[in-house]
Amino acid sequence: MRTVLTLVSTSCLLLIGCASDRPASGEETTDTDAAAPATAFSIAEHDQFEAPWALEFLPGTDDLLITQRTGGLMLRDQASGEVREVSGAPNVDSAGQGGMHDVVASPTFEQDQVVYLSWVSSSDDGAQGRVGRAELNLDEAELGDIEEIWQQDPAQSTGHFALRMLMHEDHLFVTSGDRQESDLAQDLESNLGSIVRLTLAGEPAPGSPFAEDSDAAAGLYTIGHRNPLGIAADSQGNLWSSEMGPEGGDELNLIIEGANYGWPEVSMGVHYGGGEIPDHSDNDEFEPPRTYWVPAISPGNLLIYQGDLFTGWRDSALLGGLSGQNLVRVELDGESAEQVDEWEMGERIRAVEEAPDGALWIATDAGALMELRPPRD
Ligand SMILES: [Ca+2]
Repeated sequence: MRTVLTLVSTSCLLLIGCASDRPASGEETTDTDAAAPATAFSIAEHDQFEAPWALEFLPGTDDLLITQRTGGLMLRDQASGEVREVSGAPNVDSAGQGGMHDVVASPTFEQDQVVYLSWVSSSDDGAQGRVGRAELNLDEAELGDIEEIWQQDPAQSTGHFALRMLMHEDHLFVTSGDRQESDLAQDLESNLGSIVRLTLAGEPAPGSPFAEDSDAAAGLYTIGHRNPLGIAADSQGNLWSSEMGPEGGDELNLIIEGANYGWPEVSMGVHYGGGEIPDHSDNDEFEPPRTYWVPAISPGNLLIYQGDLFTGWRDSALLGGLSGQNLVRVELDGESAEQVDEWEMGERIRAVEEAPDGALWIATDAGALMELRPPRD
């Protein structure tokens, strides 16, 4: 793969092609390979945050919300660049993989300023992922009283929370990791290792496909997930979720109501430290991934692009890799998925979000907030 990375200025503007070696800050390279720029970005680095985890552009405003895993909820005025910390955010336990996780705006945000947050807090029983809703006062950068509406159950140690959220068809979908207790992903009495569907008021949505089992956890929509750190919908209304597999076997799944995605019975990966797992196959009852990654890229987030700024990308899935330190583009065609692009970014990519103007905004584990645009936009 060609290495093309030109640092235009030492302050912030980068051009990245299919880069595999990022020069040290200030180092300039020149490369005239004519093939590379077609897939390049121009990148503006805006601010540094502490352990940024999720990005949400607030509808009808100039504001971007940023969660910090270590606990802060930050509000960035995209017009002025001013960053304020939002007061009233819940206290979190950020041990292990815990902390403040996702934030999404209500579909009625422009009328009621309601946002939904996910976070981790602990008791003597262990750590639990939680979801709550609250009104956000933008003028004061202040959250009103948080109504907690959902919890992972049972409490566990501090890994595999997932806790990504999506507003879709007037419901709130929440991904729930297996909390490193993989057998619970197949246990209907637990909501771990699942995707749940809630009403906007925070009740389990009526009509769970698992409700005929009277012991089933409330709101279950799909089961058999490991650590699903991304969820998004395409323009046809299909739901997709990215999932970190074991060693190898990261998945992009088409989410079908009532389906079982197989963890830990089947996977395209193997257990860390050794131990085979049967592959997904046509001969089992589990829903196979539409595409998967061996070796792993560790997708930390999933965006399905709907803009026009990047021509031809509408309904492409964009996933940021943590261990992969990359950004990949997957074309979705109804019910199939195929990776078509990969850019090495030289950073662990935690969050990928689409701005109202179609630019891509990403946050890295090192704390950078970056804006990606077409190279000559
Ligand atoms: Ca699976």
